[in-house]
Amino acid sequence: MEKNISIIGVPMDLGQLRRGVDMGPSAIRYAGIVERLEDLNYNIEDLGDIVIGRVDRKGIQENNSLRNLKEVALASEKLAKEVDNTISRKRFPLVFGGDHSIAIGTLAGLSKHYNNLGVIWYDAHGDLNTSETSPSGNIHGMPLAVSLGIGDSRLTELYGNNPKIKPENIVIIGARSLDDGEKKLIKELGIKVYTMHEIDRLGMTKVMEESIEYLKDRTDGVHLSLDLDGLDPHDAPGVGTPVLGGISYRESHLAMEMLEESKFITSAEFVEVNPILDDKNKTASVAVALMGSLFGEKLI
Ligand code: B3U
Ligand code: MN
Ligand code: MN
Repeated sequence: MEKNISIIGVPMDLGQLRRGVDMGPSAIRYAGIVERLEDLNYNIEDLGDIVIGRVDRKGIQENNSLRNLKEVALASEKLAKEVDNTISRKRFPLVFGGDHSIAIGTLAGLSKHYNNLGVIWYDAHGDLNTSETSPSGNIHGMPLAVSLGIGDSRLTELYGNNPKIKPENIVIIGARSLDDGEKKLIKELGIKVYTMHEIDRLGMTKVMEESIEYLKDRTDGVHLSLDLDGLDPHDAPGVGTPVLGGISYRESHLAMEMLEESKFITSAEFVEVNPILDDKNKTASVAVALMGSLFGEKLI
């Protein structure tokens, strides 16, 4: 793993309706991420937070098929630039959300540097909706589709290259809440998905072995996009759309440890931490603990 890490905070809450997820980056810092990574001998640079536009309450509540599109697109451009610069400076971008719409910007920035970027999408959801298939109009349910070039052109064409990633370079892990349009897209594009069924059936060891084997030779970098709602709500209660029956804290540590051993992760983001919905910053602490494993912390 690259020894120089740049932290980028994205206090974005406009990709969905629950307020409070904009405080995610603060909560993760408060839970001690910088000290944790410095103890592992990383050089940490905290670039602070991207400035997110504000919309008035009426704007947020408005029933819209692409809620807060303008502000989300603007923030995505800013984040893309920051991620792009970070890689150009040979540093590992570690992005803290914010809701998952921020992945649009992260992947846009990364796409300038990789021809075959692998993506591990650790999530209860597919985030493969478009304004036509979305049941909510929330852009945090759309970033994977947008990055594949599917959706509104104001999002798909942002920051150059369209598409940013290829369907065969994606692995979704932890899915258990997929909308009809998302299921259709998964089948059409042949996206590799490990739902909770496969995780239960095969065990996390096999799921990660297969995922790593699958991505290893076809990619020139691998991004981990970890939505805390991929975990079970008992372990990560501070998320906007919890779904029962998720990945355990222990399985998640194992997954992070196996990714660390694979040595192929080149960027990461941890999203959807909402301290207002949380139990004494538990979810941010879980995120920090998982980053510990991802970056090489050992028990002995
Ligand atoms: N698939 C639903 C729900 C959802 C997606 N992502 C989250 N929730 N976190 C939607 O609104 O697109
Ligand atoms: Mn998500
Ligand atoms: Mn999710």
